[in-house]
Amino acid sequence: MDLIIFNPPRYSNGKFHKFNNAVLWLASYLHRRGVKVRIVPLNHAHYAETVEAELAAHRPKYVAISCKWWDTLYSATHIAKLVKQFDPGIVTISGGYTASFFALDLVNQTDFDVVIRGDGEEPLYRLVTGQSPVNVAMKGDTTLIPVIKQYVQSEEHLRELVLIDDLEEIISDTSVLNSYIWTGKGCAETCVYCAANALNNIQTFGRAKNIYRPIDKVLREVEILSRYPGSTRITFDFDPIRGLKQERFYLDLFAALPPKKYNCYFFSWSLPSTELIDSLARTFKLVELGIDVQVASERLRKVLGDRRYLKPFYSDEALDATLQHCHQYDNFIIDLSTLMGLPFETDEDVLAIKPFSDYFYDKYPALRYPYVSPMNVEPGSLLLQHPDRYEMVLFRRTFADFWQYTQRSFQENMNCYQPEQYGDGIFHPLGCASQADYARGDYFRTYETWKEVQKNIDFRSRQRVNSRMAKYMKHGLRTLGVTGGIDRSAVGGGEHE
Ligand code: B12
Repeated sequence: MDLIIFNPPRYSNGKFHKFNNAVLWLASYLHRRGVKVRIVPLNHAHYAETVEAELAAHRPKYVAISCKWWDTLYSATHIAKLVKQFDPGIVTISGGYTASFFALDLVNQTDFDVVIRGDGEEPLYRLVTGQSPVNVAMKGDTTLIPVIKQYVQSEEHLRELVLIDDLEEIISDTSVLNSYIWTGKGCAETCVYCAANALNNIQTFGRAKNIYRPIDKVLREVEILSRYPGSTRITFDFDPIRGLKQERFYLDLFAALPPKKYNCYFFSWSLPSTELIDSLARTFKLVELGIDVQVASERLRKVLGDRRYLKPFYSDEALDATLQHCHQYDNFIIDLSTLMGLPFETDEDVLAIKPFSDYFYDKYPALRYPYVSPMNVEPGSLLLQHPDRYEMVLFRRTFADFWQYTQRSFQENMNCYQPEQYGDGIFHPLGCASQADYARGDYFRTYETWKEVQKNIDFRSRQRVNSRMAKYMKHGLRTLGVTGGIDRSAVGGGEHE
C-alpha cells in the first residue's frame, strides 16, 4: 500500500465522527493514476487499535490524516503521533482548511512531516509518487511559497476530479458515506466568522472566485453515492451568492435529474429565487431547504451586510415572500439558520430573536423553529485575524490555543462548539467576546444568553416533531436530520453533534 488516509475521530469515544467527503475525490484521483490508496475512517473508541492494525497489515509508505474542521486539530496530531510511534519512517501528511491555515505549526510542532495547503489532488499525487512537491509545508520550513504561484485549481482541473465507480475499492467502511455532493469551490464573500472568506481562500487555495463542476460528472456521482445507505437524500452545500451563474448551474443540474427520484437537502447561502424553489419542488420528492438568514435581527443584518461583514442584506419582508412561495408546495421542510454574538450586537438585537422566530414558525407549518448558533472564533476567519475591526476580543488565537482546546474536547468527550462546562482563557466556550463585555468582565454573557434562547428553541421545536416525522416517513426517510449533512437533532440544538 502506498498511502492510507485516516479520517480522525472527533472525540476519544469515537462518537459524532464526521467524515470528510473531500478525501473520496482525493483518493479517487490517486487511485485512477495507479497509486495504491485506502481511506480508513476512525469512527469508534478503539481507533488506536485500528491505526495499528491498518499499518501492520498494509505497511504504507505514506499516511495522510484529514484536518478539515478545526474540531479535529488535536485528534489529527494525535493520530500522527500514533503513526510515528508505530514506524517513524512513515511520512505523515495533513491537509484541509485547518491544516492549511496552521501549516507551519503542524510541521514544526507536531508529528506531521508535510502539510498540503489548499486543494490536494495534484500535490498529494506528486508527493506520494516522488515528484517535486507543490503547495506544501515541510518540516523545518519557516516560510511558505504562496499557493497562488503554485497549483491553483480552475474549472479545467475540475473535469479531472471524479469519483471512481466502486468506492469499496478505496474505503474500509462504507457506513460513513453520506449524501453530500460536491458541486463547486470557492467563495468571494468576507463574512466575519467564516474561514472560507475571500482572503483566506486566496491564501489557502490561491483563488476566491467560485468555480463549478461539469454537470454530467455531478449527475454520475449522485448515482454512485445513492447506492449507499444514508444517501437517500442528495445534500447540496455550495451556493455562493454573487451573480446568477450559481442559479443557472442548479437549474440546469435539476433539469437533468430524473424527477421525483431523490430527496434533497439544499443549503442556500442566500435567499433562493422563486425559479429555484419551483425547480426544487419539481425535481425532488422531499425538499429540505436550509436558508442562511445570518442573523434574526433585521437591523443588525443590515448593519453587517452593508459593511460586507456578512453577506448582502435582505429584508424580513423578502424572506417572508420566499417562504410564502414555498408554502404552496407540500414537499418542503425549511430550516432558517441564524447566529448570535455577532459583532455590534445590542440587547435589542437579542430581543428580536424570539418575535422573528415565532412570527415565521407560526405562519409557516413547514418551517422548523429557526436555529440560533452562538458565533465562535474559527481558524482562518477574519475575526481571528482582525478582532479590533469588529470590536471583539479573542480568548483563542494561536495554534497552541486551538490545539489545547480541542485536546480537552477530545480527551473528555466534550462538545467543543457548545460545551456544557467551560472555563477561563482558552477554555472560553466561544473563544471570543465583545470589547464591551470584556471590559465589564462579563466574558460569558453571550453564551449564557444563548442557552436561554436555546431552551425556547427546544420547547417550540418539540411542538412539531410528530408532523415533521410524518412527512419524513412519507418520503421514505426514517430519521430526522440530514445524515452527513446538517445534522440536527429532532428538537434542534444538536447541529454540531
Ligand atoms: C460542504 C461543507 C460541509 C458539509 C461537509 C460534508 C462532508 N461530509 O464532507 C457539512 C454540511 C457536513 C459541513 C458541516 C460543518 N462545517 Co463545513 N463546509 C462545507 C463547505 C461549504 C465546502 C467544503 C467541501 O467539502 N468542499 C468540497 C471539497 C472537495 O473541497 P475542500 O473541502 O476544500 O477539500 C479540498 C482541500 O481543502 C483539500 N483537502 C481537504 N481535506 C483534505 C484532507 C487531506 C488529507 C488532504 C491532503 C487535503 C485535503 O483537498 C480537497 C480537494 O481538493 C465549506 C466552505 C467552503 N466554501 O469550502 C465549509 C467549511 C469547511 N465548514 C466549516 C465548518 C465550521 C463546519 C461546521 C463545524 C459548521 C457548524 N458550525 O456546524 C460543521 C460541522 C462539521 C463537523 N465536524 O461536524 C468551516 C471550516 C472552518 C475550520 N477552520 O474549521 C468551513 C470552511 C466554512 C466556514 N464556516 O468557515 N460542512
